[in-house]
Amino acid sequence: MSRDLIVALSGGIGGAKLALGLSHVVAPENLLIIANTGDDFEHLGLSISPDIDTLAYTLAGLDNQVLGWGRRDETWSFMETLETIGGPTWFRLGDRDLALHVERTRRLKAGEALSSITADVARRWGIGPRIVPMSDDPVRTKVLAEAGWLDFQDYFVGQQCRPVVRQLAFEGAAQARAHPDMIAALASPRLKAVVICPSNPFISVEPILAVPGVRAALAGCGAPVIAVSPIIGGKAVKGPTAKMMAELGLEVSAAGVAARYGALLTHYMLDHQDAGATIAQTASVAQTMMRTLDDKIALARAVLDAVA
Ligand code: FO1
Repeated sequence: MSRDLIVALSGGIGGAKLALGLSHVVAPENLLIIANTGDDFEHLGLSISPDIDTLAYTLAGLDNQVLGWGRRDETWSFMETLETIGGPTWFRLGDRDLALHVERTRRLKAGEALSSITADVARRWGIGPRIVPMSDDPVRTKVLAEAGWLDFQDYFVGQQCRPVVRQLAFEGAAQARAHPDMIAALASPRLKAVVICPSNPFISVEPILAVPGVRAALAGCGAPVIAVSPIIGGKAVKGPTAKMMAELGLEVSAAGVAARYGALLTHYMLDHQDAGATIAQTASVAQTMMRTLDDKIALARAVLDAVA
């Protein structure tokens, strides 16, 4: 049996960029993308799954490249109208994006699993690779700040990541069942490599790792496990990764992320800027900044070459 299956663990923006690159170099049936659902929450009565949606919009070519989240060609009539009647506007739902949340909520309430809804939407949008939530059970990331525990989106969007993070927790993770397709893929003799996308380790990847059985499945998968550094030259490409690392008392560097993942990884991909970093895993170097589609494809190729 040939080893041709790639499993990618991903959060939102940075992860989706590499997932898009991988989708250009790996056949659709050989790429399984596992999405973080720790950012999911209920808002205005709707079930929102930001990382699944960022992945789906990106792979369907529908992503909003200006905002980095939400849909391309978005309009905001719903939010504008909501504001006139005093509704909450801190978390912005565009008109087109809204359709996805309304329909997902309807189907979840009717008893359908998140993974089934995600697979159906992806198929309708012509997305080749499979996007699978880490679990169909709810997991909610919580942030411990000075003022106490915050819901993730309150911290991230509501307070723009300003509070100092002391600790993170993944509510529901201990009871959540890892999606069986993820566990089956990690145990498959077809598994060629696991790619941890350049997502925030604390809020995008560790929620996936917190689901029982995932760490053990990775440790026992028998294939290379490579992470791409989300830190370049001591700075996060986007988002609060560097700020969080400093607040959690970790070294803010590509090497600091590699140390955080530790023995979970066999390989690590650094940017050219960090080529001299000392890390425990087998290191490779590439351009990890992904501005264009060509950058994303080139990084995907470099990652696969590194573990070949
Ligand atoms: N991020 C923001 O910074 N502001 C928003 O108003 C916002 C709305 C939003 C709506 C739907 C969605 O799927 C994502 C949205 N995001 C927004 C992004 C998202 O909350 C975060 O980027 C992720 O959770 C972090 O990965």
